[in-house]
Amino acid sequence: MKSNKKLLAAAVIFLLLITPVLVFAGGQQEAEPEAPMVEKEEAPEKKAEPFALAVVVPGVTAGSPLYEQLVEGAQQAVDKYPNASMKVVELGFNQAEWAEKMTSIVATGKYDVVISSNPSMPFVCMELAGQFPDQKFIFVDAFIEGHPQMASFLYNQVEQSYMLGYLAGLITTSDMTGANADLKIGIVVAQEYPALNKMMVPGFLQGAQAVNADITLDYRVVGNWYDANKAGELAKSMVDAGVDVIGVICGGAAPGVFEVAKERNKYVMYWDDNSYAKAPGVIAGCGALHQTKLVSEVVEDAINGKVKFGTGVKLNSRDGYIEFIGDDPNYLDIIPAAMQAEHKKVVDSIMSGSLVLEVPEL
Ligand code: RBF
Repeated sequence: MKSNKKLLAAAVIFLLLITPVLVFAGGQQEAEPEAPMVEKEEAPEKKAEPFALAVVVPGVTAGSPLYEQLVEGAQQAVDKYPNASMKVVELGFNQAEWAEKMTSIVATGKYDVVISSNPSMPFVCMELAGQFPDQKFIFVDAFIEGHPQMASFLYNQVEQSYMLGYLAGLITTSDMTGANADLKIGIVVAQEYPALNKMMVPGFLQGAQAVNADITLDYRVVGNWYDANKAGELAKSMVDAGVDVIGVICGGAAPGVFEVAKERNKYVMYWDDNSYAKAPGVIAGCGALHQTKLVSEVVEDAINGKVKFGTGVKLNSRDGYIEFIGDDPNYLDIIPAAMQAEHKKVVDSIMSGSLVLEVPEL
């Protein structure tokens, strides 16, 4: 009997010890069939509230890389969400009408978020934001901080411009076809604004002067973002004055500069995207801002209610939104290999953060 009792006690202890193991193992086995439950829990996301986005292009989309990317990036995000929709509105080239046109878009009350791109847009929208306190705005290629209805993202344009300026400096001091003995580079801009005057023009010149401190910059203003004839006239007079490399920040007016550079065997530096194919043999350097990626990410965040309004974010090349396009066949064709290597060293030093180029106060 005694030994039977002992046996029973041992069996009970054994069972007590093993029970949690069995329960745990059983629980694990049951985990699989539970999986569909998890999917059901996620279902409300599919029945989410409708989200309407206004994509406002301050100008005309075609011919302006950052505007093309704005529309493309927004479309990419909206396509992922059945509850999201977007409408693209172009404000045209008459800037005096922008605030009024923007007001009529917002006044419809149809849009959860308005997204737009260029450094002037937060200020164009400032007054109407006060009139429509529920309207949210996202601005890319712009900076505003501390406004509860606005979120913004600014690129470090000093970096992009320095990379292009350094290449312009290498070309103007070289014996490449069309490069002369004058230490003169040029830039054709559409209009003046703080981001241009404080980041792009100084960054371009600083990059060139890192090659040779005696390089000077011939600076010309078209007066609008579309007049290719005027841009061409300016380019001619620059070439006559000894300029052999011309930077272009003039949107739809840039082809006027391409024409002249082609006729006169000169070179063009291009901001914002890979545009070598727009003038092969003439566009010798392209910077790129990855605005499609930025817009697609931030619109997705907006759809999911994750945008932090009130913030202004500064993006640099380490964040993955700015680069120099050094692997395009057109670039590899025009620029001699030794020059490519020299340029790459500087680009790499910016990309790695060993050469720090700060964004100034705008
Ligand atoms: N860039 C363009 O490519 N096309 C434009 O029509 C255009 N319009 C602009 C209007 C204003 C008022 C400002 C401040 C900038 C504009 N930009 C335009 C320039 C753009 O924001 C950016 O600075 C340059 O493309 C260089 O990255």
